[in-house]
Amino acid sequence: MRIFVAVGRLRLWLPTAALVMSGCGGPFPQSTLLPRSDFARATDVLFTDIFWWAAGVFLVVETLLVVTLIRFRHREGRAAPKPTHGHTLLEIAWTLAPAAILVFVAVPTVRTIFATSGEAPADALKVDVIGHQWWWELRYPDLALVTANELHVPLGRAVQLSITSADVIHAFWAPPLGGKRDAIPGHVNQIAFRADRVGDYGGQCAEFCGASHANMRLRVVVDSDSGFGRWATEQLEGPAAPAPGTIAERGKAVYARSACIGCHTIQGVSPGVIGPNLTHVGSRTTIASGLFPNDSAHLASWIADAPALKPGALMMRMKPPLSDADIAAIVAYLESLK
Ligand code: HEC
Ligand SMILES: [Cu+2]
Repeated sequence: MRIFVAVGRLRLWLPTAALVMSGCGGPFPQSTLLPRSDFARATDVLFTDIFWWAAGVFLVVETLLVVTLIRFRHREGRAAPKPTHGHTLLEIAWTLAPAAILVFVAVPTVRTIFATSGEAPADALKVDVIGHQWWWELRYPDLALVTANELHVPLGRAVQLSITSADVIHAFWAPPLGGKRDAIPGHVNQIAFRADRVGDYGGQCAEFCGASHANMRLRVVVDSDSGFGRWATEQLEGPAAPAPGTIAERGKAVYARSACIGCHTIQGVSPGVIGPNLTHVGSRTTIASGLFPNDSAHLASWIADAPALKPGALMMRMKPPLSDADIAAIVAYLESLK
């Protein structure tokens, strides 16, 4: 009878276990366990350290528990075991041992807190990160460069992020590069890190901020030193002027007479500051804070009806709606803005 119950339970547990384990398959675009900067490595080392202390404590406690359960279990006709009271040596030992373990946990923890407090050397690359519902404005004050949603940083150089918000509280979190920091209106929090591997990393707003909080992603691109220089130089150039007679040129004209100009900056074309700077939007790989690939199809549906793609998006549907031909022209124009 028992064996049937056991088999019945297994039938339930096996698929559950399989489902849970499928989470271990990767890839892990936002894992804190794949550190790619000094900051992330420091917290990873601390985590591993504390994990092994905890594992040791677990092993000792569980072993004692299981041994006790077996040795002193009730048996017919056997007297109850004799309890121990006032064993000075035992009591000193089980007070000192945990205290010592806590010291071994506390000292590296405090050291890591200070090491990751956000202080960067004076020559660090400074970036102001400003959270908006539901996208990230990125300003490089020393380069006079403004972009959005895709943070480019050079490999191996100290980077100082100064994080704040234009509306509600958000939190900047790019797990492979370092810890979370709240983005609070009227207050600046800092993160400093030095990326140690070229790559393209995911991030996410980590503080509930409204309808599209879950869609408020970001990307961090760690470039080689020369790659970063090239990127910055291109970003600092004025927007590409579409060739006469092209559809992109018509798109520029449609853009310039649409509501877009009230919300978006394109250097020399429009001064809006509600939405992301579009001067080099064509050079980004994603749109809408890392949510969609930056391709013609997504750009077109975004311009036609942004809130349909991203609930609550503060870029409302255009009224009156733009014709398909006008949208296609704007898309061609935006794509030319490399
Ligand atoms: C009311 C202000 C407003 C108007 C008008 C507006 N936008 Fe936007 N736009 C935004 C906001 C806000 C975002 C960011 C939305 C988000 O990601 O949550 C945005 C995002 C975008 C993006 C994605 C940029 C990126 O880097 O992710 C593009 C492209 C864009 N708008 C193009 C346009 C075009 C073209 C028009 C005119 C047809 C237009 N917008 C009109 C506010 C506006
Ligand atoms: Cu959020």
